[in-house]
Amino acid sequence: MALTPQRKASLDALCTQFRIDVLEALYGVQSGHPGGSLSVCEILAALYFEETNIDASSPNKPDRDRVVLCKGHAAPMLYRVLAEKGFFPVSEMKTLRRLNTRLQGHPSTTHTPGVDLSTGPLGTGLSAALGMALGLRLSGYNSKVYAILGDGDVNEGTVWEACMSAVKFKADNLIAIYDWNRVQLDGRSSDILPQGDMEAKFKAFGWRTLSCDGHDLNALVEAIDKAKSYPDGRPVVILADTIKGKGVSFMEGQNAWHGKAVGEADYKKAVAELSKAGE
Ligand SMILES: Cc1ncc(C[n+]2csc(CCOP(=O)(O)OP(=O)(O)O)c2C)c(N)n1
Ligand SMILES: [Mg+2]
Repeated sequence: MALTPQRKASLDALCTQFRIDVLEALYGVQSGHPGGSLSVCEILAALYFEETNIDASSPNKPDRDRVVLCKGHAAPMLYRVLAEKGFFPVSEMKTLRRLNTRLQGHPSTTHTPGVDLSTGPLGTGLSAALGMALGLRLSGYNSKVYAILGDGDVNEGTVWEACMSAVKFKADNLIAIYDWNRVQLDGRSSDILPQGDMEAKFKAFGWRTLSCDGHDLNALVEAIDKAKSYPDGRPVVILADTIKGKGVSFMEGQNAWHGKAVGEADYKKAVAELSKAGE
């Protein structure tokens, strides 16, 4: 269902705050991944605040939905969202990537409350998400499993093996969301491994496809609602059009900001920009 204007405004404001807080944590530790974290912000917000039944007070509820951040390097944004959900205090963000922290550089189920799958090696998340989806169905639950893919992830052959298997096993409780910013670690996807017509490729593998603006919460919610409503035994992928580094002008579309430490001047400039845009 479309968000009310008030709800949309409050989630947009939350996303601006998330971006600022993630940059603060990355600046503090002088490492980590700004570009991909800023890119996935609204996708995570739509899932955790609108579309899933994930609740920090009952994390072990067996029939709850699951979220797999296949592009695990965007962990800082996942952590900030999980903190907002109440899995741990927001103040813990300042321990990001520090020695003995619960907030490791990549998501870890054994370290961090709320993380549904340890990820980092690209190409592994979708297969595991499929296994989770099949297991949940076998247990008789109506839960959905959401897998958030990135360009580098989709480069991996294992993703396409999972795509074929998901169709074979009629995994209509598996919903992939492709954070399609078309930029990877050291360049544009069109230079690294040209992707061609991704929608046609997923379709050819037997998936249903939807497309939306991956920074528009209304568009995301509408697409995810639709993906959930399909009853016909096919997995769904939402091709979410995103911008790597979204929200910070000098980071947008720049692979240089994939994993670069945020210096003081850039940090201040970024926060000023985000604060102004959020006014
Ligand atoms: C198997 C594997 N190869 C290489 C890497 C190193 N690596 C980390 S992130 C990344 C690029 C990711 O690009 P993308 O998936 O497009 O992420 P986003 O643009 O959303 O940040 C690479 C190559 C990795 N984590 N795993
Ligand atoms: Mg990318």
